[in-house]
Amino acid sequence: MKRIFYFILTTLGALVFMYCPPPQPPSAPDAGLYHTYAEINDELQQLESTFPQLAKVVELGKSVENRSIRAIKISDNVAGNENEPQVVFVGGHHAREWISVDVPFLLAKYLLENYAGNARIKNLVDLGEIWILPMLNPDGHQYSVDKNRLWRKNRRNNGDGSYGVDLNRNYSYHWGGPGSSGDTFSETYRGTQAFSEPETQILRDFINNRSFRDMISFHNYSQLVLFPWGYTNSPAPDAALLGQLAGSMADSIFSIHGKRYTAQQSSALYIASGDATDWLYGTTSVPAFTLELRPRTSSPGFLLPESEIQPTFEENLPASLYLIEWSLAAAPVNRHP
Ligand code: 0X9
Ligand code: CA
Ligand code: ZN
Repeated sequence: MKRIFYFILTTLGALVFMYCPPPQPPSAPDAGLYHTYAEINDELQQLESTFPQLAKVVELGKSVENRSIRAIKISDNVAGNENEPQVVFVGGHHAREWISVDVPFLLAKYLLENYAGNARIKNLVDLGEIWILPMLNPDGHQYSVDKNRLWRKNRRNNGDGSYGVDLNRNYSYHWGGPGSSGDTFSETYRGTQAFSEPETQILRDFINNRSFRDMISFHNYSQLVLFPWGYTNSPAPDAALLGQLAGSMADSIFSIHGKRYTAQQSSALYIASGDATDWLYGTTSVPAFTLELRPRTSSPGFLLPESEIQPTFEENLPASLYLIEWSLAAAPVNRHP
């Protein structure tokens, strides 16, 4: 009797010991359900291994602090160059705008996971080449995770005690104009010259080496679909087309969860010079949009709750598909880079 009792006791003890988790080191700061730089890299890699015919991760270059900036190409026969219409979605220009990274990442995942079962997705992946670059500013993003949640710029050491260039003021088209700052400490510091930063050089070279038919550059917040120009209130030569595309995207966003995004010229938000979309449109006439995601107002502002990641993705999915399908049908613009 006694022996059985001891047997039960020691077995129980062993079980309790086995199920006691080993002590964990204090966990590194992370971004909760938002993706960090390391998590985005892992997930892109996983998508490539799960869908080797459809997805290819390409390393485009290194940030100021030597992090890799990567894009994922999504197409049938992804290894080859099929000379199909190309579209690009860019996220993470601004460090604190975490949702601007997760939305294009979730778009990549959705396209790959739904290719086999959804004829509409299969069609646009078959006929086009979709490029997604979810995190252009990995140094800033990591700094926002580790040190200062509201960091905006990259992590350039300006040499005077200040850090960071506003990547969305560093492009060459009307670089240095109104709505950008020459003060190194400013949140909108434009850099020492156009394309002074490796991150903007990487996007420039990536785009100039291909032939994109349109681009969405994701940001937040304000719920806006912005089209060039941003450096002036004058209308762009293609204002009618740009306004129509932006309006259709805003309508399809509204149709999903009833969130109103306003389609307008960028300058109506405020004039700012040297942004990515003015550069692409201004140098090539390729339609380019700044999509300011949720929320609408400064509360919660950049601190969009993680419960809104999925619905923000869901409402931007049809807008993104709409623009991809437009580019498949549209004649390529006569590029003059
Ligand atoms: O200021 C920016 O770069 C963008 N807004 S954000 O709050 N995400 O920083 C807006 C860029 C739109 N372009 C212009 N107004 N020129
Ligand atoms: Ca293809
Ligand atoms: Zn932004």
